[in-house]
Amino acid sequence: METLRLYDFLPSGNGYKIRLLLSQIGMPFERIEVNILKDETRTPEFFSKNPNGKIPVLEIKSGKYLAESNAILVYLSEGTEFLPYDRFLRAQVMQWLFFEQNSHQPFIAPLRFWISILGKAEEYKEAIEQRREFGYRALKVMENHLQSHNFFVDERYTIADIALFAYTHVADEGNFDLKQFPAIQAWIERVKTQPRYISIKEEVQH
Ligand SMILES: N[C@@H](CCC(=O)N[C@@H](CS)C(=O)NCC(=O)O)C(=O)O
Repeated sequence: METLRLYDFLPSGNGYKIRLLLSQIGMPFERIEVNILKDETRTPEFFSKNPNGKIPVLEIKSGKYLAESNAILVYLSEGTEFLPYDRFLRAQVMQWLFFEQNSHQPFIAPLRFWISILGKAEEYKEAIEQRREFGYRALKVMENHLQSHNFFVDERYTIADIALFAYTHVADEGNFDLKQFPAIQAWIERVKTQPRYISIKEEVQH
């Protein structure tokens, strides 16, 4: 079997989703750093891997590529404890994956990027304030769910938790106040105690 190759950018929450799952499944992989700040996702070579020009991209075997972090999570978790087999439970996992991409990530991740990674809070002030309200709405949806559940689906840790954890646990880097959300904070601690957990800053996973 060929080694999985992950095209990634270390600070990326979307890349981290894949690193975390691979670590927890115990699957070896080669990580290729693609510096998005130097437009390395905008080269003809990278576009041939993902026409959308974004990391993460998983190379499954030579020339076979998969993009979109949540699609990669589904692919890798098939047949593992991280993706339920039951049809309805799987659909509930998808529900949270789509929620993350549609209502959560676009309003939380860019603020962290502009404020903490680029250090350009002032330049992006207007865009930041436009998105913040929607980011808080997504956090409230999560808080409401977690007030009566330990995890997002089936009371166990799945890729729904991994997808939502990636940008939620570092939302403070986008100046979101997580102290308002005690159920989210308790869930963050539960995720951190899962076997083979790695932090977003850890490069080596084996
Ligand atoms: N929906 C995509 C979003 C991926 C994404 O936004 N990737 C960013 C880094 S987190 C990127 O590669 N940006 C570089 C660019 O757009 O050139 C996913 O979930 O994988």
